[in-house]
Amino acid sequence: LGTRNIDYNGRFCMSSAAAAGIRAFGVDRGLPFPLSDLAEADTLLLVGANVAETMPPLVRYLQQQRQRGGNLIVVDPRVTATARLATLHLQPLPGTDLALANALLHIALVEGWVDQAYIEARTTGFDEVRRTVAGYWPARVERLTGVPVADLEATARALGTAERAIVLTARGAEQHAKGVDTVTAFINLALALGLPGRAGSGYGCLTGQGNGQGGREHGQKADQLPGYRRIDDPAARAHVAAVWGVPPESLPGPGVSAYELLASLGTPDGPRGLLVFGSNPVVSAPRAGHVERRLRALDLLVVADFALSETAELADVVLPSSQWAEEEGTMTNLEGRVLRRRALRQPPPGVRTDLDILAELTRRLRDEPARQSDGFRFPAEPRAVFDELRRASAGGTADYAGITWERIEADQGVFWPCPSIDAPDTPRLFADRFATPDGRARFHAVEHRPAVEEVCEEYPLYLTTGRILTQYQSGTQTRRVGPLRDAAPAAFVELHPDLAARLGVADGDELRVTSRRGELRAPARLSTAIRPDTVFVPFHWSGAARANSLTNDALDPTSRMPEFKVCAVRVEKA
Ligand SMILES: Nc1nc2c(c(=O)[nH]1)N[C@H]1C(S)=C(S)[C@@H](COP(=O)(O)OP(=O)(O)OC[C@H]3O[C@@H](n4cnc5c(=O)[nH]c(N)nc54)[C@H](O)[C@@H]3O)O[C@H]1N2
Ligand SMILES: Nc1nc2c(c(=O)[nH]1)N[C@H]1C(S)=C(S)[C@@H](COP(=O)(O)OP(=O)(O)OC[C@H]3O[C@@H](n4cnc5c(=O)[nH]c(N)nc54)[C@H](O)[C@@H]3O)O[C@H]1N2
Ligand SMILES: [Mo]
Repeated sequence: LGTRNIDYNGRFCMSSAAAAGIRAFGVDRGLPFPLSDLAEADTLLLVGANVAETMPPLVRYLQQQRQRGGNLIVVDPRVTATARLATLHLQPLPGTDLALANALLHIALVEGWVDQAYIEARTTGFDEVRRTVAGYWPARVERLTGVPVADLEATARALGTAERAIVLTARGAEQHAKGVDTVTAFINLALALGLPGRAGSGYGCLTGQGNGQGGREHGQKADQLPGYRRIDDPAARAHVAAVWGVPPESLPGPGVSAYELLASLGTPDGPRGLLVFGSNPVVSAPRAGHVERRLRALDLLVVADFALSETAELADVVLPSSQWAEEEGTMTNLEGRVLRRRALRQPPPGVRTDLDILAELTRRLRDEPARQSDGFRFPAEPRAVFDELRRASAGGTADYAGITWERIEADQGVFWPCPSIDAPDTPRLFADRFATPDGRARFHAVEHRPAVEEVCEEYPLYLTTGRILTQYQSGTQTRRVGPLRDAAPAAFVELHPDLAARLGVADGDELRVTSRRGELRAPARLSTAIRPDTVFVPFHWSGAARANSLTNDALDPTSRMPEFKVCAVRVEKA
C-alpha cells in the first residue's frame, strides 16, 4: 500500500528494552542466552517482573536456582507472588529503578567489584558513567526510592561477588517515559560487572508475548524491515526490495509509533482508514478514552480478530480470523529461538487464517486497475512465507537464512542468528564480541528524573498497572473463559490498609480512581503487599473499570513507550 503507517503492540511492551539493547550491544535479542541459564546463576536480579503470574513455566528455573543456594532478588513496588520466592525483595517507589541501578553501580565501584579488565577490553564510554554514578550514593537513593541502604548494599554485594550473575528487566522497569534510560542503567551495571558474554551471566529482557521477539525483528515496527534491518538504511532497502521484486523507492520511509499513530487517526493530517490485526487498543492503549474517540473518527475501521473485542465492536468490518491452534507456521520466543507451530485443527467454515486474509486482500488490491503491479505478490503458504523471510533476513542482524522447518523440528528450535544451513545456531551471544561496528559494548551515562506526573494535592497517590495470573492482556481471550472468569471476575484497586483507613475505605467498597485523563470504578482490595503511597489496578478489564482510562500517554523519547507504570491519581469512595 506504500503507507508508512504501520506499528504493533510490542511498542507498548518491550520497545524500551529493545532500544536500550541496540544502543548498548548493537542488537536486541531479549535473552542473549537460553532460559535454562537462569537456574545456574548464583545471583539473579529480577526488576519489574512478576514471572510467577506472567510466565509460570519459567518459575521452575527460579526454583532450581534457589535450591542450588542462589540469591534471587526481586525489585517490585508490590510483594508479588514472585517477590515471595525471593531471598531479598526491594520495594521501590514506581519509576525510580534508574536511580536504584545507578546506586548499585556506585556501591560496586566503591567496593572494587567492577571488572576493570573487561571494561577495558570489551567496552567504551565507562568514564562518563563512573562520573555520573558518583552522584548516586546509597543514602540519597534510599530517599529517592524508599529502598533501605542496607538492602542496596546487600544487592550490590550479591551481584558484585557472584561467579555467575544475571540481571533481567520486564515491564515494571521498562514501561516508563524513561524506560530506555532505566534499562540502560541496568545494562551499565551488568557491563561494569563484566557479565554480558560470560558463561551463565548477562543482562536480558523478558519478552511478554509468544512471538513478541519475532514481531519486533521482522518489520512490524514502523522503522524496520525484516531481519532487524532499518527502513532508513539504503542498503537494507535495496536488499529487501530485491527479495520482494519491487523498486526500493516504492518502500515507504519510517512511520510513527503506535500511540502517535492511534492519536492521529481521523485528524486532518492523519489516516482515515485503519486495519487492526490482533490488537485491542480500546483496552490496551494508554489514555484509552482518547484513543477510542480517535478510532470512532475514522471513515473505515477493519479489525481481524477471532473474538469481538472492544475494538472490533467499533469496526465497520470485522474479519473473523482463526486461532493459534488453527494455524501453521513459526514463532520466535523470548530466547530468540525459532519454534514450529502446528495446526491442531481446522478453523470453522468461513474463517480464514491471518495469512489467508492478507493474501486475499493483496490479490484483490492487485487486481484493482489503479494498483496493477506485478511486484505486488504475496506467497500464500506459511512455509513459502518463511522461506521468503529467510531470504529477506539473510545478512541482517536477525539472520534466519540457515533456519529451515526441518532443522527446527530436529533441534527443538533454532536460535538466530543462523546465517547458513551449515552454520551452527547461536544460543548465546557476545562471547567474543558485541554486535557494534567495533565489537565493543557501549556504556551510556543516564540520570534519574522523576515520573512525568508527580503526586500533588489534587492527585496525591501513584497508580501502577499490570497483570494477574488468570487474565491475559486486554482480556478478550480470557474474560470469556468460565473458570478464568470465576477466578477473577472483575478488576480491583489494590491498596494498603493504612491508606484505606486514611480514606475511610473498607475491603470491597466501590472506589473511584481519577487521573488527569479520566476515571475508573472498581472495588477496593486491601493488601499489605503494596506500598501505602501507591495503588495497583490490573489492565485486563474494559468499560468503567478500564485502567487505561487513567494512564499517562507521555512517551519515552527514543522507544516511544508510554508511561503505563506510573501516574498520579486521586482515590475516593464512589
Ligand atoms: N497471566 C498473564 N500472563 C502474561 C500476560 C498477561 O496479560 N497475563 N501478558 C504477557 C505479556 S504481553 C507481557 S509483556 C508479560 C509482562 O510480564 P511482567 O512484566 O511480569 O508483568 P506486569 O504485571 O506488567 O509487571 C510486572 C511487575 O512490575 C511491577 N511494577 C510496577 N511499576 C514498577 C516500577 O516502577 N518498578 C518496578 N521495578 N516494578 C514495577 C508491578 O507491580 C508488577 O508486579 O506478561 C506476559 N504474560
Ligand atoms: N495499563 C497498562 N496497559 C498495557 C500494559 C500494562 O502493563 N498496563 N501492557 C502493554 C503490553 S506489554 C501489551 S503486549 C499490550 C497488549 O495489547 P493488545 O495486543 O491490544 O492486547 P491483547 O489482548 O493481546 O489483544 C490481542 C487481540 O488479538 C486477538 N488475537 C489473538 N490471537 C490472534 C490471532 O492469531 N489473529 C488475530 N487476528 N487476532 C488474534 C485477541 O482476541 C485480542 O482481541 O498491552 C499494553 N497495555
Ligand atoms: Mo507485552
